[in-house]
Amino acid sequence: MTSAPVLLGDAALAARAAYVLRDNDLGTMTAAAPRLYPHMWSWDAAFIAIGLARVSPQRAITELDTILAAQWPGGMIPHIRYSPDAGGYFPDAARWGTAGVDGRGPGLPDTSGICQPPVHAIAAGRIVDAARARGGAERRAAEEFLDRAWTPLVRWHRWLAEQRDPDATGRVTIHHGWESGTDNSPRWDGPYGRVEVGAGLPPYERKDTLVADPAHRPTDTEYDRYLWLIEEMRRAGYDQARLRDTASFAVQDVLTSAILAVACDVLADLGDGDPDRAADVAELRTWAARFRAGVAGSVDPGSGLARDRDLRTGEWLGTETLAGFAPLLCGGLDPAAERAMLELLSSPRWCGHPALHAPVLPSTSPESPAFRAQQYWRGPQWPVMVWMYSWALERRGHTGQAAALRTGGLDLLRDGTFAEYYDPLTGAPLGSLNQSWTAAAALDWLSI
Ligand code: 2M8
Repeated sequence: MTSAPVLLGDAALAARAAYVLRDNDLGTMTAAAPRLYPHMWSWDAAFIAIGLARVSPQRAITELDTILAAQWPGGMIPHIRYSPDAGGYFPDAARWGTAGVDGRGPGLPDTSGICQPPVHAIAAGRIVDAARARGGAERRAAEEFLDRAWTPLVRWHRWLAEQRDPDATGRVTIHHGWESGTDNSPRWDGPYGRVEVGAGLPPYERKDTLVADPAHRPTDTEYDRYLWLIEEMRRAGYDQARLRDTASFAVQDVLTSAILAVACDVLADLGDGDPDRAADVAELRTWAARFRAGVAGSVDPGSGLARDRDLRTGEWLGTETLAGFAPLLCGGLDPAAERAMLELLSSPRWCGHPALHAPVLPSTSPESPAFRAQQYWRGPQWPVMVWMYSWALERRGHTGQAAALRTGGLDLLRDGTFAEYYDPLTGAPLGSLNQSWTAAAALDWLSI
């Protein structure tokens, strides 16, 4: 018989979260997780910095400096910055073949060739806020950081706006499910189903299934497609214009678009009042408005949820996943529509589902035929995603709903495992334990 876990109170939980981040600290970067993800992931780094800002703004700054230093000359922030000291993850740097592409000269860090959602400016804002509240040397360090991070962050947002939305639709196109961060969410089942693995896919051996339960991870068929998409991009030299025409996977991602909109808002707010930044601020406000409108314009009046769009077929993708609530991150709905979306969020289809262990957003609605309680991005609850929605709701004045997500999210974490994701029906920890961004979410929640 297994005994029930001891549930931690706030102080013990915060202390343990800080230990997790310290244990995963590789010096100037934090491994996303100790075994499964031994390198730096782009949006993980931003969430980790948000947690670190609560214990050490200086260390949080270092985290963002490290990921920004991996920025490509064209402006993209790659989704993985490889640690030279860690192995054990596939695909490794060599598989991407990114040396020399996009004008990357010698001496640059090893990276992947795709991107992830742009949470970085949000992290910069949290660091500056935390450091200003502390004052003194920390405040000065944060202001200096903002000075040096300003242009890289604006260039990153510009790259997304220009390279991934050249027709100004207000929605960012992605060329790999990994770019969404919600890797094998059922959002992508249609587009992935149309990806045909072509000739000459170099052989490979998965490593993720050696350290995580293979039954929960993506299938081999899914992995073949992931690797084929990398191969396509590598053969195209990561030329964005070519990918727009030829990539097998080209989907407008509503969640990434919403994150970009709110990240532009945050960055513009940080730059406001500085005459040297006025032109950038104006551009950021334009992008924020454009992506906000694109996200709001994707809402399906039937389901009440925002949708992705497959550019290869023109089809809207309406699977009920957490991405459907993207307008709550960035705004853009009229007040009645926003109220309706908030009601849907707490309804029995979502957070109010009677079978949920903790009343927080699952990655897929338990009412959806696509729901799988334990499978990667197909049903489990991701505390870091719950954090993102709670942060955005608080920021946008929906304090009651934000507090409910925070309380429910913390309840999920009180077993102290800091799992990557949780079974929404039982609360069982799944995937990697001691996942950095889970610990970071706890630290931020507990520092209120
Ligand atoms: C997961 O993604 C990686 C590929 O990038 C993987 O499955 O190997 C996703 O959850 C992603 O959002 C996350 O950034 C990464 C590291 O935590 O793991």
